[in-house]
Amino acid sequence: MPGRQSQRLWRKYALLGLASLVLAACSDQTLPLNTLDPRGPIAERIDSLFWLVFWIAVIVFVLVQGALLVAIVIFRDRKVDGQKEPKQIHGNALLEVVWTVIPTLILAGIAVPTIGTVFDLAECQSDSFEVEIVGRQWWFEYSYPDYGITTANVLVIPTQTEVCASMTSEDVVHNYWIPNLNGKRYLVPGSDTELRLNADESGEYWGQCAEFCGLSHAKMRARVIALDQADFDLWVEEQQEVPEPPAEGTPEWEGLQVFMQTGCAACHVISGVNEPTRQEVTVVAPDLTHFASRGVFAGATLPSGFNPTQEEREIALAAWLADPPSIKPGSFMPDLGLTAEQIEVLIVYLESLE
Ligand code: HEC
Ligand SMILES: [Cu+2]
Repeated sequence: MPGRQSQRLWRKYALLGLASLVLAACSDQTLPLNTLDPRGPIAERIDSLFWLVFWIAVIVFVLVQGALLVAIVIFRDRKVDGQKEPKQIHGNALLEVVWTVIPTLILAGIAVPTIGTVFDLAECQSDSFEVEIVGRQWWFEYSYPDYGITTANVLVIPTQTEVCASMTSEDVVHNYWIPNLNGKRYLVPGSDTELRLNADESGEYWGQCAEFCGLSHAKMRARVIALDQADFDLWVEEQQEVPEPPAEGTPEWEGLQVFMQTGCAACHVISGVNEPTRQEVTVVAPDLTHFASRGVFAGATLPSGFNPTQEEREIALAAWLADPPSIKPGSFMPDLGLTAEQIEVLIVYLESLE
């Protein structure tokens, strides 16, 4: 039954076509990791190189496939009497030299802009804005050595500024990738790598750890928020503030008591509350001093979805505090057996840390 079979085939193709149409129609927001959407000068250089190579490849493809098709048509067996067999040859020195020299020239030509771009983008410029990124299973820590700020998950940078991220890892190899702003770069334990970031416009740029780094690798994401200079200066001021301790008897204060009594302070720092030394720290965990000022937590995976509401944030936070390893497999934050009341006041306290 060839009819039915070809019908089935057509249905398959129609479905495939529909799927690609849906994919193509996805807005930027539902495809936040898009390499083909450069939003700054560094990403633009990579993008132009990509399209240059792409179009050269398209021309080569069309010429080679065209020549092949022409040969197939002209020399096909016409099934007529007396058709002469085409001349049979073995080897042709001139042709072989030509089809070796032309690709060599094309590759050498492409190598010029490629090597130029790779070397231009490899190292930071001397007058760039400095941040430090440390990769940990499974979140990124950011610090600003010139401002004394340490934060996590969300890297805030000024727009139209060359940012130089000096990166390392404290456990296994990670890879920092913000497709709108630059390519990927490894974070390697015991060594420093540099990554340049530069965003034309204010906005939120999504990223992902791009090297398998253990159980929760897929849940190790990154966000870059670019702010215009004035907003960025405001952000710096806010981050440098040490939060006021909550007044005794308030729910925030009760939350702080739970924080101190249930062992949170052995891993997390809150400025003005506890500053454990390296020896006292059990596990290095995200600095919570301005926890509520970051839109996302737990490796920028929670709350999930776009534009989450405050309610969704609190639901995600409650789930996280109740049992972190059930949300991020292997998480170094253990299930601390908190009661519902403890979680409730902890959320009130943590959400007050603007
Ligand atoms: C043994 C160390 C440890 C203890 C104890 C601990 N945490 Fe954590 N916590 C972590 C680690 C590690 C992470 C990062 C996990 C990840 O994203 O993979 C984390 C993440 C968090 C986050 C998300 C922060 C962010 O910005 O991503 C919050 C909030 C948090 N912990 C609150 C608490 C509270 C409240 C307590 C006490 C009830 C606590 N933690 C106890 C290690 C710890
Ligand atoms: Cu990683």
